[in-house]
Amino acid sequence: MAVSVGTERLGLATLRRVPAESRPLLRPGTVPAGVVHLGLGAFHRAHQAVYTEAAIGAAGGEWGIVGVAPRSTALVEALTAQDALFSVTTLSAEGATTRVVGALAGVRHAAGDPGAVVRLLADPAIRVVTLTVTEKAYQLDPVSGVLRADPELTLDLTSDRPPVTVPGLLVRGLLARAAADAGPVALVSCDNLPANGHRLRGLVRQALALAGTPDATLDRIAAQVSFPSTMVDRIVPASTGETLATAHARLGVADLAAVAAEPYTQWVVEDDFPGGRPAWERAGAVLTDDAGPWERLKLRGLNGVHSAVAYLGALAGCETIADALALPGLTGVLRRFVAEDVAASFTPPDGVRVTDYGEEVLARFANPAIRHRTLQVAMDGSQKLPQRVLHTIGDLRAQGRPAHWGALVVAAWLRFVGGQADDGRRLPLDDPLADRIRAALAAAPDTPAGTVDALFALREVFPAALAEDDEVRDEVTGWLTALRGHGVAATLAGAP
Ligand code: CS2
Repeated sequence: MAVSVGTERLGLATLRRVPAESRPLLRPGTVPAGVVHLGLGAFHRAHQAVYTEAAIGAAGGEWGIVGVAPRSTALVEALTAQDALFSVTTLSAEGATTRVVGALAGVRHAAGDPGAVVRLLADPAIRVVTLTVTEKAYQLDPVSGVLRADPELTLDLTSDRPPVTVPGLLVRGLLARAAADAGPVALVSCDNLPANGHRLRGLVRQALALAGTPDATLDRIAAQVSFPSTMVDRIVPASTGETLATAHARLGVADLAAVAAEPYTQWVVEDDFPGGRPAWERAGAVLTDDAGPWERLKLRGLNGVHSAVAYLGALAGCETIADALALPGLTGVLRRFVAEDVAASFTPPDGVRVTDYGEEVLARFANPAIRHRTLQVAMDGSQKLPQRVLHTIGDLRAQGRPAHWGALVVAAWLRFVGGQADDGRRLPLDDPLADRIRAALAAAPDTPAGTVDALFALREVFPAALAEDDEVRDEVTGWLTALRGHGVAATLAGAP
């Protein structure tokens, strides 16, 4: 949104003009920082920032968040101009509510001033570091968990230049922290990865080793740093001009860092915080000793279904997830995917029925006020498919069961990456493996079996056990034949 000269911006000075019910729960700028958050995207602002503000409001504590944007200068500028204030608009069919969040104690730009971020990570006042940096920023091979050979990361770890990658920033920060004897800290992954704490620990351990860290320092870091796993959930589409216009209308001042989200929110966190933590349970978070069952439930029962809707919907020409859900036959197929594949693939948390969870998910996806684009959910499929769908298929196959509906989701991704919707329109491929995917497709025969062979050979995505499973190959090839031959609508109509 263009803000014309003279338009009043959200900030400490204009806060009193904001309607009382939309003001922050805290007096902004009064809570000292105790948390650093890496990745200032819309999701963090509508999720951890909201929980943390409510936790401080309920129980106090010096847990203000310093938000670090790895790249986006525009966002840092917007938040800096707004005294780190931003609003969250909660959208449902019944209407909207907007509230300014006062949890941010400051904002930094990692690309612009990496040294400041490293110093912050070494500050004894900081006892929690949370991350929402998306799957690909972990630079881990999703199948093996091995850190990818990446020239930027190697430079970050082996030279003195300012770090530009997330693992590079963390390693420099942890080394500086160990040198300063700054005390214990929890590094908390809030990305949609299975065993995300375990992965982050693996990433940090491998990166410290590549940086040539001496054993004594490694031991010291291992003794001081915890990596609790978490399950995070709230649908928060990328902000649009409409998001900003709604916030402006409801606040009476312009907010260029506004986000909009669904009403539902959930956070399950393993309680392993050696330096203390905000009282997130007072804000509705579940603190547990094992987030694993919750992660599997969410990754398979929500994100896997989301990806299914995104690929099938994008192929059928639907712009949003809610539009796609209206495709005749789709919800029936998704219900069977959840009941027959997802639910049979793992043991859910005590007291949860996976099919009930699936129904709630479908109702959330149908929220007409959330215009979540299919192409946004579709991006980075090579990084998402393993934990969202392939683990479901792998666990079913290990029990000797078929994975009929999971195979349809894989086939939809294989067709999606081909770049053409059912009506012939081009579909963009926004994926870190895009070049490899395109090259593999170009070298393969243009047949369903040729596509399956070419893409199942991507070992970072498809583990050998799955790629060599003839039953899975046949199911996927069958669905892909139907999708290519008749399109999504007819395939759904004819789904057995
Ligand atoms: C979505 C998620 O973009 C995507 O891939 O599946 O961002 C999803 O909206 C969140 O995980 C919901 O908690």
